[in-house]
Amino acid sequence: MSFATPAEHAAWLRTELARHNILYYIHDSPEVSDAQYDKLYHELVKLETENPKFITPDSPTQRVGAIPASAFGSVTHKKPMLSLGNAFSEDGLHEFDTRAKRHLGLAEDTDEKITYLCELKLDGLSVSLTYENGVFVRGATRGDGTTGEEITQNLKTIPSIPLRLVGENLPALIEIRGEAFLTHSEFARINGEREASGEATFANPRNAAAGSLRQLDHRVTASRKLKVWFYAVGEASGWEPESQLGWLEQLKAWGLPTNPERQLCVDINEVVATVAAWSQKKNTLDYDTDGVVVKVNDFTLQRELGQVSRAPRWAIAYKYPALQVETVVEEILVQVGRTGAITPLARLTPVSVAGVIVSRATLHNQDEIDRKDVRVGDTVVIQRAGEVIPEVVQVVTSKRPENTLPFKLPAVCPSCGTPTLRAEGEAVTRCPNTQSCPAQLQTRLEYFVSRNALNIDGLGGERLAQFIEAKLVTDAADLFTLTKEQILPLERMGEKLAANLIAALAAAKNTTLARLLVAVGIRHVGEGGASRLAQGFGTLEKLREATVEQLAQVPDVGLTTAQSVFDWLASNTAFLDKLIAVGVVAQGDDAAPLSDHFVGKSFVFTGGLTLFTREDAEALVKRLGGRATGSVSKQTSYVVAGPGAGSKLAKAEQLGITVLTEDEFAALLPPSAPASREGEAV
Ligand code: 3BA
Repeated sequence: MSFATPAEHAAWLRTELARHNILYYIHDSPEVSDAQYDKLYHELVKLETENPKFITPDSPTQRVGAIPASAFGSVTHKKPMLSLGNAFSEDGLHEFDTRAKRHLGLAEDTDEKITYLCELKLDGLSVSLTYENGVFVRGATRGDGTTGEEITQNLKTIPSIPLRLVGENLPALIEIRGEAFLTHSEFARINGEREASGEATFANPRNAAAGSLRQLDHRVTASRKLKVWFYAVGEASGWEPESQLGWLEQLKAWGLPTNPERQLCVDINEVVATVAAWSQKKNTLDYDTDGVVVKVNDFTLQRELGQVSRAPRWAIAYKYPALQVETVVEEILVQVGRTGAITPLARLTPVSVAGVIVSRATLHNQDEIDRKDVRVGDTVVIQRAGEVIPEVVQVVTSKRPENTLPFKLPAVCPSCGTPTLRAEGEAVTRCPNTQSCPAQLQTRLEYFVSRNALNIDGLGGERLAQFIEAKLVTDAADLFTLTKEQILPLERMGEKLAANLIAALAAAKNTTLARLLVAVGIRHVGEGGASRLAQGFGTLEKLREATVEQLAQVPDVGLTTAQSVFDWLASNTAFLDKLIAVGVVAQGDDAAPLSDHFVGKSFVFTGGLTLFTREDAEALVKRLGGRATGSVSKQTSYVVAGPGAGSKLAKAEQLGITVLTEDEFAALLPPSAPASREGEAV
């Protein structure tokens, strides 16, 4: 493809990218692989960076980054999305039952009972999805219940949301409602990555889910493994289910995921028992719940009950007591992080919050301390939201002892005594002594040896503190020149331990470029970014020679990250040279396995291939857990033979080994595997 002018080139790229987006998200039939899409995208970024006047408001590059809510279109729900009344006790549940009976003209305390369905209440974000003739056409947030934001593209990135419903009874138009949420494990993964790349972490899974759904760059949404479970119907043309339970089963039959935690109860007493039983169970699940939604099961009764203002009379949310308790701030500690960030931490009189003993809570930064006015000696309300570090919600000022003082972060670093700095407009106070602050060195080293970085066995915080204390190390490179003789005199050390440590350090010198890039701790570079950079450049030498523009060419590496990597490499040349001098070797990465699809299978490729290059085909097999070898033996599972295949094909036939054409091989691949020559890295 050649163009008369760069402007024409940019215009062509914009149109192409828009077309591919529509093919991908709307028609679900992409013509190009993600890698090819990214390549086009980065071509456009490059042109626009060189000629900012080429940027048009509708350029796909203008999507990137979090954007204000107003950037989404709004959707008016055909039927309002109601809200739920709350019950906070057993009494509250009985009162709800009594009100419903009265409204239905049933006598209280008679044999007449209402059957309820209990659903464990997910703590996420309500969403609405519209399917026309079975096809997903529109998605929206609940918003204020009347109007929400249009988030169709983002919802389309959630793998468990079917783009087409299957099965019987499908209405021509149906609007379905459910909750989008993140599991604890995925929440931890996202925050881990954000922490590694110096970004602010999400306070709880709910916020993270909301932040992920309201991204204008839906590729970000796609990278967060959101889930949606469905529970309600909005509009459904010409078809009404008979009961809530029947409805949930119908949803499931159409391929829509529902919450498995549900219980049909013959009366309110069974509801009370269910709520009690689930109070234990909910702590064992991998997602946040904040109660139980109790619904009249029969849809005829539901219709009869109707609604008051915005809440149905036929449903109520029972809320478990919040995980908040009071305790006393005994001390405010100050931690110095890897990048010098100074974080205040409250040491608390230990208390049990929902079965977990809590003795520390984060106070975030000076602004947060000022806002809540937390002082040493204060009685505070703390809460554990989800599985995150507990935080101080508020001070119980009525219980404040006399003579307390507002808390101020120290003016000098508690570790090295250097005056601290706070950049204008930033919440974080820092110790600027990146070169020789022992606390920074300690956290940097802990990070350097951690599991996702160099993964050095047997080297924990205490050992590293010993090394620093004994002045054996001044940076991470010094770890590799430690000798047994140097570390033997340290406390709690012995011959065997010392030998093991030195051996582990020696082994860790051979690492991958991606691990090394994680280990050195570059702002904005998490595990994902590190592995993409490693794939893009292959070696540390090439990476060090790259310009910001070249760094930004790597798929999914933005300009901010590129600049940050460039700056880091430029200001750490001595450290990098030292790492190399002590023998650290960062290999270009073999891409990590995609899956175990081909485990136990071995392939031989012979003859001409057209869909793949031989290298790509072999790499793909390996990434899918299989083996690719050069010669045919009894152990070979398949021989893939193209035109011109000779002796290997003959050998295969002789040994009775399955021979495949290239197309047949392609058909064996899992649906998600990149399946063509152009798909760059597999
Ligand atoms: N069921 C939340 N509302 C729910 C349909 C009604 C309802 C919920 C529910 C109103 C959950 C209020 C916002 C809303 C869709 C309105 C659930 C859950 N049922 N299982 C009775 O698990 N969080 N939330 N969402 N319509």
